[in-house]
Amino acid sequence: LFIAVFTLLFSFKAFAITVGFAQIGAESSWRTAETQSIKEEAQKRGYTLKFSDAQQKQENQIKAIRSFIAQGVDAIILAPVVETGWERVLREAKKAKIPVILVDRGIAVDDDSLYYTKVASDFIFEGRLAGSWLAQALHGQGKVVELQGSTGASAAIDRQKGFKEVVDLFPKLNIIATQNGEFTRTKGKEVMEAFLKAHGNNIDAVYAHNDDMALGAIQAIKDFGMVPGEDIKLISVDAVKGAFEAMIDGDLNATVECNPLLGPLAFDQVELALAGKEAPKWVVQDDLIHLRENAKETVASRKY
Ligand code: GYE
Repeated sequence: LFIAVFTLLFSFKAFAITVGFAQIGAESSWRTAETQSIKEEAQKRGYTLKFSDAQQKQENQIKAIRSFIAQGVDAIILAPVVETGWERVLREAKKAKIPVILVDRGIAVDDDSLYYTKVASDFIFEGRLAGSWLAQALHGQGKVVELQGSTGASAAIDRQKGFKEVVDLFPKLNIIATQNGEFTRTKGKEVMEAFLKAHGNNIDAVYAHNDDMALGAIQAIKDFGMVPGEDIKLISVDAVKGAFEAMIDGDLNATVECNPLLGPLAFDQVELALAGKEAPKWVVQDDLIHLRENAKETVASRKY
C-alpha cells in the first residue's frame, strides 16, 4: 500500500509540473527540430509545457516570461534571441524562485545567478572548425563572403568570431563582405544576390552561419550562372537534412553539426534545478564537421 501511495503521489507530482518555453520563432529547420524535441521530451516526462513563439522579437520573449511567472510555472526554458537586455526580466524570475534554463543561445549578464544553466553548443568552436576546413580547401588563399545570423544573437556573434580568428591566420585569405542573412533561406538568397552583383566572379567561397542561408545562397549562385560547390565553395553550420541533400547534389561542400535535439538535456537540467541540485553553468553539446564526400553514407542516420 505504501508503495502504491508513494507511486501515486510521485506521478501526481510529475503531472503537476509545468514548464514555460520561450522560443524564438521558426526561422530555420534547425529551430523547428529544437521545438519538436522540447515538446516531445515534455510529453515523455509527463510535464505540462506552455509554449510561446516570439516571432524573432525579444520584447515578445520578455512578455512570455512575465506571463509564465504570473502563471506560477515551475521552471522556464528560454532560447534567447539576442545576447543582451535580459537582466530585468531574469531578476523577476529569480525573485519568484523560478529557475531559468537557457537553451541553444547564450546571454551576456554580469550576474550569472540570474539563470540556472545553459544547454548549448560552442559557437566559437563551430566557427573555428568552419574556418579551418575552408582554409585548407582554398589552400590558404581566396575571397570569402559571409552570411551572418541575426544581429545580436550569440550564435551569430560567436560563429563570426571563431571563423575570423582562423581566417586571420592566413594573410591571403580574406573576408571581402559580411552581412546579416537573418538565419533564413529567403534572406540568405537575397544577400547572396547582392554579393554576386558587387563581386561577381571574384568570390571563391561562402561561409553561412546556418544551413538555411547556405541553401538560399546556392539558389542565388545557380541563378547567377555559376556552379555552387565548384566555382564557389560553401560551408555552413547546423547539419540539417536539407544540407545533406545539398551535399549529395554536390552544391554544398561541408556543414558543421550543431545538434538541435536539446529536449532530453534541457529537461535533465529542469529536474536538477527542481531537486535543488547544483549544475555546471554550461552543458556543452559537442559538434563535428560533415563533408560532401561522406554525405551519402551518413544521410540515412540523420535524425533532423
Ligand atoms: O544554428 C540557426 C538558428 O541558435 C543555434 O539559430 C541556434 C541557431 C541555428 O535559427 O539555424
